[in-house]
Amino acid sequence: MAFTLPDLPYPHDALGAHMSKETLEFHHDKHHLAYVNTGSGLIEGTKFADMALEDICKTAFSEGNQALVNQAGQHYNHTHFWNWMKPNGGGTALPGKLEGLVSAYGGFDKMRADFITAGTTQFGSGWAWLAIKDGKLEVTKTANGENPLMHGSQPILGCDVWEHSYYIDYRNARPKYLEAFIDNLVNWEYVEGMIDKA
Ligand code: MN3
Repeated sequence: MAFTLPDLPYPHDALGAHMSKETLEFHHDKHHLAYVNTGSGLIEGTKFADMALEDICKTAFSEGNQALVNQAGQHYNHTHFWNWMKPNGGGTALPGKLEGLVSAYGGFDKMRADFITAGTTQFGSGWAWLAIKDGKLEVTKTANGENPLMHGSQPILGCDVWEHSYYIDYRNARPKYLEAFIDNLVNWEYVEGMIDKA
């Protein structure tokens, strides 16, 4: 089954100044589409064609199939990334299960600071993550198209720190972008919904 580009769950201009229409037009309509098209070409006629996207990510990584790690990883990451944001998102009020995990981790402020540090210190392109491992929240980062599925944990929130995600709106200020993501964009209900996959 070929990859397909999901529609954005909101209009391109819905995230306002925090993530502009121009950024979403390039990032969703062009960058994500390229991962979909290239990834579909890689899996066509192979054992991966009928696999769930999560399994493609894990298997490609364990087999050292770097080309497919890049494309399938980025398709998975971006498909969720659009849903990890919403208009008027962010804030410190968390749904119940997430609130419990964050509390056990050390509280919201620690989680926020560690997430921003993870994204800021990812040298070059990659992602900052909240993930679940052995029932506990962890803050991690990965390079390029990798994600926590490939490293044995369940992603529940990811922020794209490739320059294409923030350079139009924030130029080189990656920390400001990460702050705006947590404070003004995150869809915590969608994050809560991914906890059950762990
Ligand atoms: Mn991206």
